[in-house]
Amino acid sequence: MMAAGAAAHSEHGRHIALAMQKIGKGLLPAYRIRDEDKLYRIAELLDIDTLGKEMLEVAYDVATKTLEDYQNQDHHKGCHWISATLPDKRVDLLSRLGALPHNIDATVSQIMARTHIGCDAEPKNVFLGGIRGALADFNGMSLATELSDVMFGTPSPVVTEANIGVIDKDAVNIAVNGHNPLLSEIICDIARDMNDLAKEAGAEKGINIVGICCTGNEVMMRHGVPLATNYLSQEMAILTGALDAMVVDVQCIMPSLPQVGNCFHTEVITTMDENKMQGARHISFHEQNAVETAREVIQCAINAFTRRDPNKINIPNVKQTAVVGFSSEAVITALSNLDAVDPLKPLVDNIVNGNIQGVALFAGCNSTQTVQDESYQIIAKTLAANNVLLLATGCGAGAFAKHGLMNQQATEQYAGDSLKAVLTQIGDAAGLNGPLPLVLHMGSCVDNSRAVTLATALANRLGVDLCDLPVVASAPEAMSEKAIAIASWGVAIGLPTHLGTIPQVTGSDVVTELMQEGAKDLFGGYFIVETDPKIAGNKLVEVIKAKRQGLGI
Ligand code: CUV
Repeated sequence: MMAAGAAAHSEHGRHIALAMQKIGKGLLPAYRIRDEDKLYRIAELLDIDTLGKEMLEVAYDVATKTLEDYQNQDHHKGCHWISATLPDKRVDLLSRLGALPHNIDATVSQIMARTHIGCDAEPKNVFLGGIRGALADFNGMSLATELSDVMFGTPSPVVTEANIGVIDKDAVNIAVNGHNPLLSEIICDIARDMNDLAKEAGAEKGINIVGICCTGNEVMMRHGVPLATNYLSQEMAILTGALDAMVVDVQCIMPSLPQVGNCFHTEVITTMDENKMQGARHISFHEQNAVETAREVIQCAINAFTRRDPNKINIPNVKQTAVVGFSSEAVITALSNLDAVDPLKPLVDNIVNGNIQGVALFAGCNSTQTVQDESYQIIAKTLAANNVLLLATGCGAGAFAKHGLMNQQATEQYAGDSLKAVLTQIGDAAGLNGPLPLVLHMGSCVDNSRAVTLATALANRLGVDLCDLPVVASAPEAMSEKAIAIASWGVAIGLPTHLGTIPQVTGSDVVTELMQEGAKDLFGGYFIVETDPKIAGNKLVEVIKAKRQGLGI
């Protein structure tokens, strides 16, 4: 599962890096470099000489050096991105344990080779091999996140809405579902141009793009596109009878969608040649024909709109305001309103003085083993009441957005007094006329790396390693291989990591022990498996208290 997760995130990353390489060569007119400053920051981070180079040349070099992480054959050289983004102490530890991947593709393939029948059968060795894969996953998602920011813009706070009620009966509704922003970004651009066509077809309000899962998170935080739903209820968007097309790319897409679409007028459109579904319409997407593909998809949706059956329309009127788009840069910008010279200082001071007890990152999926979104809310409310700062990504972020925990009212209602005071101070200084939202939306699954960027900055600032910080992670509804990979690198970088679903390892006492106590000895991080969200919330509060004690704060 760790290898599959790493492969999924890293294929996504490779796709983005290859596209950026082509942009650098001027071969993709539909795309451009939207965050030049970030491009240069990354070039510096990766030790790329930019002197006297054109911006596009720098983009090419950044993409090319990034792609070395898929090609390097020297086992003694760790992947560039991991070395550039984790604290030195952590990189050294991982290197000593032999857990540092040197090449994403090789690491995935080696796991597949060593788990073949009759190979690696020593539990700790298999576990460490898996951890290497999980760290390759981290490497793949870091590069995907950072290069996406360069190409599509670094997110900053934007106000939008979430939940099924964002589907609008008076518009041509197009849901973008999956993970990779390469096509959905262009669909957002082209939809503006084609708005009048939708109106001519009878849709009073033109085109309404809505998001699902992580493609939804990507366009939500960069364009304010409302989020219809997260993983487990993706079919429900079609059941409104008012969704005209669902366009999907990769990962976490239910193969039942075309069948559900057939009960209505909804076009289910696959776009990636390696991810097709029986019964779906396939429109093959390649970056060179991005604009044509986007036009074709939107035209399909407009045509479908004219076939709607008004008797089947039933859109539940549920939606919540969500303030989203807290990239690590956006967090630093917000903090710099309090201290322009040393933006991290207000955060560090408030953690040290206990106004903020710690930080929790919610990541991961929805699972059929749980009541959708419920555990997220219960754990978050427990932590918030105990003055823990909350971050979220992926379908976890979707859960909070849909249920109204990503807005200012939620802070007023659920944050402990000292947390509320800090969030209000930062929010007011940032011109939000009130607090920051209770849960900060950091983006899609690949954007978990943003939380690590922030944690690394904190660790470096305090001169400690990540495992010393009062920082925890929680995946209350972990389901996918990617979630397993994320949780595993969470442990490997030193985070106590909660799983609310039982991983398929409990048949072995040795492995179960290894994931909890064994991992703690190796990495400082470990798995906390707890299916009861109330107990889980309290356990995480206790862990944070213990970490604070360890730091003497
Ligand atoms: Ni992007 S991996 S269900 S949260 S999208 Fe959500 Fe992930 Fe899939 Fe899991």
